[in-house]
Amino acid sequence: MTDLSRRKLIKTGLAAATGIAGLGVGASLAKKYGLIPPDHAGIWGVGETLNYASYRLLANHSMAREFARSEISSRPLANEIAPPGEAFLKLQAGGFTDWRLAVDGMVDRPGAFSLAQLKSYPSRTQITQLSCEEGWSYVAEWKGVPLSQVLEVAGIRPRARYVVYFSIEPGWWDSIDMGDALHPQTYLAYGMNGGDLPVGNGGPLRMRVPRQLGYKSVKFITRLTVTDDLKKFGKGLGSASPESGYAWYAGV
Ligand SMILES: Nc1nc2c(c(=O)[nH]1)N[C@H]1C(S)=C(S)[C@@H](COP(=O)(O)O)O[C@H]1N2
Ligand SMILES: [Mo]
Repeated sequence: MTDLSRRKLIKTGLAAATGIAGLGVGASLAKKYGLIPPDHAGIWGVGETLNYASYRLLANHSMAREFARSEISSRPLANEIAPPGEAFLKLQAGGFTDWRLAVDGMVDRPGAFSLAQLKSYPSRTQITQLSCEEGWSYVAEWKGVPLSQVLEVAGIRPRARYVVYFSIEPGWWDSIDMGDALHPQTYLAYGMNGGDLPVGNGGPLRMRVPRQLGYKSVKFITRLTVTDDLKKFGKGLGSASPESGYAWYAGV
């Protein structure tokens, strides 16, 4: 099934599920269930809101497609990155032993995790596709710790709704809702195709969100914060992406 027909089906499915043809009721359902994306400025009924809400209502527990080992791309594309800054180069020179993932916000036990600590939790692997909004993609085997594991260790508070994550690379930060944060395929990834995660692909640590476009998989993660309110971050749109015209919710 093509992407387009799948999207159509999901939208039709939402309309059918709500028993109406108009978009207005879908939008009010979205409002009722807290499914208005943060980059939507309160205008409901079309576009992003319906897309986000319909995915969340109908596909909340779906899994990103997993591939066979034979389908791993022979040359995983490393998207162009800005030259690493001084802070990164210093950490790299030390073999990333001083790399830390700070975890704070609405958690009972804020703290900072070293890579060794992250690797001490049971690791998982997935062979999934990373799709860039520009049209290219690759399949790789990702290794890491499910984000849910780290959130469990930190103890998320009941009212938490989003996880915001920050790169050491200036300007790169994003967020996901708890549905994606606790999803079994959402990883803090430190390995790729059997080795360490290459710096070009976001090593030593990146977010991996296979159910959304590549830009949600932010590289060089050094901090995550749990929150109930995305308005406090940046321009209040949930991530840096909508500030330059890309949707906060980027389901694939
Ligand atoms: N810190 C940081 N994270 C980033 C980017 C970036 O430039 N810097 N590019 C994003 C985009 S647009 C894509 S498509 C993917 C590319 O991942 P890849 O380099 O493994 O191909 O990383 C995402 N994460
Ligand atoms: Mo991208």
